[in-house]
Amino acid sequence: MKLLLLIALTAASVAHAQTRWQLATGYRADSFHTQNAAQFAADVEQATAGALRIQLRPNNTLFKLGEIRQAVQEGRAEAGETIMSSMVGDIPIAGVDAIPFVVHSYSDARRLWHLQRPLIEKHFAARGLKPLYVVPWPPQGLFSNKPVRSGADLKGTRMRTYNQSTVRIAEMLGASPVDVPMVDVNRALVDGKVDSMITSAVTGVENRVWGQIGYFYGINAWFPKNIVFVNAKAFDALPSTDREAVIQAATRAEERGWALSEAVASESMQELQRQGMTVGRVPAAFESELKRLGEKFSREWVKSVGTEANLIFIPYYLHR
Ligand code: PCA
Repeated sequence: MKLLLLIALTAASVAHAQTRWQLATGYRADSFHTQNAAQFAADVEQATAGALRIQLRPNNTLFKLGEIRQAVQEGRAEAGETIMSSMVGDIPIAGVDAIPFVVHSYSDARRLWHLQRPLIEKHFAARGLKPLYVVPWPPQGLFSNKPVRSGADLKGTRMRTYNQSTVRIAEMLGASPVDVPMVDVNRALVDGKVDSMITSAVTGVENRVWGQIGYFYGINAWFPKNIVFVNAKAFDALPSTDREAVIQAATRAEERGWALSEAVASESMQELQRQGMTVGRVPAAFESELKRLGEKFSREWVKSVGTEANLIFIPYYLHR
């Protein structure tokens, strides 16, 4: 009798076996990427009837943004989110979405992602990682605490950077790069450590930059993407129905995230304006200057990446 009871109890606990994943991100809980990830987690929990719970750890609380990929690779967190171009040092092709003036719209960004995706999957698989979904930031614009008429106006300014690409661009402009994590931008401005930066309007809104920064130029320089991924062993350990549920929720998260990004792009430009900032375009001569800088950046990038760059650029430009 006792034995039967024991068997029954064991069976019940197996039926309710629950897997928990932690998903680390360096962005705030209320940022649109994290809200999208929260919806992804809720969808997974629902589709697996609670068998897989994904707990979000936003705001660099579990690991700092720059450490997340390594931590997930080593199984110290099951899942994570990072900005793809931050991985260029290890996976050069990951930086293709941070080359200035290659992508001009969300539909270009989509096309670029379809070409980049198989390569990212291959490089992730080689590291024991599985990409789940990718969502772009709104286009990158130029913020400055004084009007900018030409590159000369940025010379000598302290320019906030968030990855190797932005550091190189600051150097090309003759500005001094200052590395500031996204969640610390407001503090850096208030402390007077930064004069200019290239990032999205929504990042400006989240950091309430209008106290210190008066100008935003919509130069649409590039559309960087965040990638959400999981440790492949953790993923493979799931029953196949749960794996399928994760993939389906990820597909929905990618679609929802792209739409959200596009909506947030225009809302945040309006918000910058409502807060009294001057929002506009740069003069045509400066635009040409920036384009040349973009071309130089592309050449350097192609040289550093080698043949893999062709797998993206040739079809990208051929089917324009
Ligand atoms: N915001 C992030 C990355 C790109 C963006 O638009 C940041 O500024 O760090």
